[in-house]
Amino acid sequence: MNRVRKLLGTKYPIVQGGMAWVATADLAAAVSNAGGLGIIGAGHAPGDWVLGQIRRMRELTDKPFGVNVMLMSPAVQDVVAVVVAERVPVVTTGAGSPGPYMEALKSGGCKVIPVVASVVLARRLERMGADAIIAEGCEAGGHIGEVSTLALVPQVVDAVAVPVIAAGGIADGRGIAAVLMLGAEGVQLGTRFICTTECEAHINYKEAIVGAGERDAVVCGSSIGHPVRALKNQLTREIAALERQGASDEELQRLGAGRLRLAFEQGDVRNGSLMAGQSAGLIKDVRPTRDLMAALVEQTERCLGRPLWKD
Ligand code: TUI
Repeated sequence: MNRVRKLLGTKYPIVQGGMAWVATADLAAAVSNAGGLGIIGAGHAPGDWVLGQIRRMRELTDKPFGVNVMLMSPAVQDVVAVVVAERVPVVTTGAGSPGPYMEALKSGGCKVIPVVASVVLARRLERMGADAIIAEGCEAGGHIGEVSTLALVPQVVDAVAVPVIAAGGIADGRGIAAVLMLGAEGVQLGTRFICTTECEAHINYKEAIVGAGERDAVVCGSSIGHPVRALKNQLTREIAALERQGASDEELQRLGAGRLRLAFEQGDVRNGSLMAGQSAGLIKDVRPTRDLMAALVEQTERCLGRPLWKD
């Protein structure tokens, strides 16, 4: 049996990215109910917000789900305490190494699946007890590494014995089939799941993704060591100009603060941070999660020439 389906307890080896603000219980429950693994994105939110989302999740689904712990958040310790106390089945992590929290999460019974952008961190986290690894290429949206999915995934597959889930640049069944060929046993999609009816992001954010082409998801913040991919707009132009002038970390962080919320809640597509991956160019519609999952599975199976859930 496919090790990712077995580990997650899902019908399909398809995971929804735990995107800050965007991945609320409503989206995550829709994904879990459609046979994937829905993930609540904790982002910078406090522990009590995450607790509320976990409770809502349990009202909306009896299927397995996860929480993404964003390791740069000031609330990370509280969030870890909440997911352990609530015995959340799966925890993914992002934007750092979950090493310091590994023991607490494992002893709380959580399956821990870190997102990594390098082989070296994948190896280290496997030694620390990671149950699987999400290898995320730099085509992804949000905070990213430097290596592309096509190159990163097989190198991580060769380096670790635990199952690998591929992420970054995948938005349809062709992409899913392709990364399975690279040795991944599961996939994670983020940007594609923003463009669903259940996602609570502002419609302007969703429509900006639908309208985007292949060169519109650009990287800002590399000069301060925090590269973030988002759709090109007034904000990314201002950040790029400041970076060219050699602005300090504080100046750039001040400019970026609160911008994801502005995009998500107000639909401000000029001044908000429209985090999205390069797969935005592949996304042509906003549709119900159930229909999307059915189309993803159908197209993957057509590419593979076999069912995605019978192995
Ligand atoms: O975490 C992400 N994507 C994110 S987090 C995020 S929250 C945010 N909000 C506002 C501004 C900036 C960020 C938005 N998008 N993806 C998973 C991911 N993790 N990609 C790359 C990494 C990563 C990078 C370095 C993981 C580990 C790492 O390790 C460094 C180390 O300590 O070795």
